[in-house]
Amino acid sequence: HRAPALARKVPRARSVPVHSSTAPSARGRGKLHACKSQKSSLRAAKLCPCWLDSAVPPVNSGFNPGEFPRSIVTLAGGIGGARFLRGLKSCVASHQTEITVIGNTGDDIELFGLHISPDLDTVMYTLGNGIHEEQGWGRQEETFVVREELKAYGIEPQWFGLGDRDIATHIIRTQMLNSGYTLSDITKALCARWNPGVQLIPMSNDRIETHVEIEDEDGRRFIHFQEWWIKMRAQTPAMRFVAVNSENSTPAPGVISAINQADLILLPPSNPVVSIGTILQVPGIRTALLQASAPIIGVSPIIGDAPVRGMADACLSAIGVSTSAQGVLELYGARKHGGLLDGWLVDPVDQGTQLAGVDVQALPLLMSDLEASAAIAGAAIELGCRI
Ligand code: FO1
Repeated sequence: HRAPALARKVPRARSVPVHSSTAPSARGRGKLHACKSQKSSLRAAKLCPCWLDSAVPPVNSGFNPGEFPRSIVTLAGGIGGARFLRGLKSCVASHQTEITVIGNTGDDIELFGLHISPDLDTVMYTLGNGIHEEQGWGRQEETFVVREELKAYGIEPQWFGLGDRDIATHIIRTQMLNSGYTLSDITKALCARWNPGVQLIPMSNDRIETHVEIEDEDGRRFIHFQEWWIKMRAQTPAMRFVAVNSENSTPAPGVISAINQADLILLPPSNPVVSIGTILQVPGIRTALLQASAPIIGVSPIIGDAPVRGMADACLSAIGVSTSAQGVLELYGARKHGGLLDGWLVDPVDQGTQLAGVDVQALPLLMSDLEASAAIAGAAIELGCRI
C-alpha cells in the first residue's frame, strides 16, 4: 500500500480572463445558449436562481441573463451526492441540460461471490426512485431472507446488510463482469431499467478498493472500507486510507471528455476523502479538472463542525483536516492556486469561510427535501455562471 496523495497540487495549465465580458462562445464555451424563453419556465419552476429574473446580469457576469449550462458534470459518492443530484435534476428540468455523474467505485466490495457497487447503486436507485429513503442506500420495500439464510448457515460476514431485491442488481453486475463487460457497460445496462435521468459513469473500469489502515487488539492492519464503515461504524480511528490499485487505473471511457466538454463542474456534498478524494486519485481526473474550461463549484458536506450524514469527520481527522467548511475548502484548494475550486457553497452557520481565489457563498445547506436540494443546486449553478 502506498500512502495516498490526496492533495497533490498540479499547476493549472489554462488561463482564461475571469471576468471577461465577451460572449461565452468567444471563450471557447460555445455550448452555452441564451435561454431567455426559459426564464419564465424557471420562474415557474421556482426552483432555480432568481438571478434569471434580473434584467441586469449579475455583477462581473461573463454571461448574458438567462444563460444556463448545457452540460453539467458532477463527481459523486453515495447518499449526500445522490440527494444533491436529485435537486440538480429538478433544477435543470426545464432545460436541455445534460448531467454526467462520475461515480465513486472505491467502496465496491466482493461478497458471497457478488460484486457490489454501493455508490453507483445509491445514485441509480435514488434518481430512479427505488432507494430506501431513510437509509439512503439499498432498495425500498426490501426484504432480507437471503441474508437470514446465509446467517443460518453461519456464513460470514454478517455485518453487511444484503437485501433480496438488491441482490438481483449484484447478480447481473457479476454475471456481466464475468462475461467480460466493463463496469461502464453494466452501469449503462442497469440504468436502462432505472432511468436515473443522468449519465452515470464509474470513475474507472479498473478494480479499485478503498482500504483503511487501523490498529486494534488484532494488531495493525488494513481492512476493507465497508468493514470499517459498517461493522466498526468508523469508531476505530483510521490511520490511513488507500485506494488500492488506483495508481494503475485509468478513467472510464467518457470521464475525461465529459470534464473537457462541461459548461459547469460540481463537487456535491459527498465525503471529500473516500468519495470525491478517491475519484481524484484515478490518474488523469484531477488534471482534467484543473485544465477544464468550466468553472468548478463545490458544496460543503460539513455544516458547523459536523457532517450532515455519514462519517466524513472520522475520514477528515484521519488525514489531518479539520471537520469544517473551511477545512474541506482548503483540502480542495483554490483553482487559481493549483487547487480545484472556483466557488464554494457553505451554510450560513459557516459564514466567514474564505480562501483567496474562491468565491464563497452562504445559503442553507441542509437537504431536508427536494426543494431545499434544488435551491442548493440552483445556487451552485448561479455561482458557476457568475464566475
Ligand atoms: N450501510 C450500512 O450502514 N449497513 C449496511 O448493512 C449496508 C449495506 C449495503 C448494501 C448495499 C449497498 O449498496 C450499500 C450498503 N450500505 C450499508 C451503505 C454503504 O456502506 C454506503 O453506501 C457507502 O459505501 C458509503 O457511502
